[in-house]
Amino acid sequence: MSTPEEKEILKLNLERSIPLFEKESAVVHSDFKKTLIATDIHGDLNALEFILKFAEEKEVDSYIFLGDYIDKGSESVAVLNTLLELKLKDPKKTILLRGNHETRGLSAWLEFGEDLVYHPELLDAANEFFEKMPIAAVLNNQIFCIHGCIAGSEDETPTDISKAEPKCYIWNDPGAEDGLTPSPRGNSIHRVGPNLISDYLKRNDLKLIIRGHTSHTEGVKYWFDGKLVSLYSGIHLDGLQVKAAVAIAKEDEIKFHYFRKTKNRFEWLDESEKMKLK
Ligand SMILES: [Mn+2]
Repeated sequence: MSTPEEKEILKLNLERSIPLFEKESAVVHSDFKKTLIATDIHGDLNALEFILKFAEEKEVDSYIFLGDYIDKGSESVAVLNTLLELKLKDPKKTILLRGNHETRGLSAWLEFGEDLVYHPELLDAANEFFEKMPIAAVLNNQIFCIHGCIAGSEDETPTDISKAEPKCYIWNDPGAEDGLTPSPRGNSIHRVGPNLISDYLKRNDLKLIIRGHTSHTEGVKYWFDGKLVSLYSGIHLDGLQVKAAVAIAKEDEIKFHYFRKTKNRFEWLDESEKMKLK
């Protein structure tokens, strides 16, 4: 649960940052030299601080977060404050994409909504902010970053994405079968198959899709011969052996770094993996 001070700070941070997000388009195109990519922090301030310290040590010049900042953990307000302050410090260097938890539907009745139950005006300001957030980012003309997945529609391009209708992009998942298959997550949500991912990348001259959204215990899951990566940086699944991961993208290469939490202490694992963009 957040303190009264944290809530007050969130109010000010939202007031200051909403105009910045209003100016950003639904798909942000950026060229960076060394970018940290992380996702699904879900109210875990300690995890976020652990990741940001690592990013600083690695001297990244930019950050892309793939959404789902709130709920599950108890410190959603503090997580939003930390990320908004990072954004306000240098707006061009920090991209905060929208996740499916950053929606009126979910934010009202999970942990974040519960925390703000006696502060409806602050919850409303947060929801106004969520609606201004960008949905996707194209990094160095090669890597397509999104919370859920592409829509999987015919002749789809990144310019089809609008802030007004984000549902499929923040909810979809990849799926093993070609074409679109129904998702247990709900109506008008789909699993997007390998043929659609492959066509989308080719049509739009992109090399990789990196997305979050699906919790799993490996940190990184490779799909479709490395055309799509499902990243998970949340460590709230508990259990000693649960691994989470972040990515550092640098020119034609992405390096995945793994960490875990043991007895409330975070630690980086020795293992890391490099992936060359083809
Ligand atoms: Mn999600």
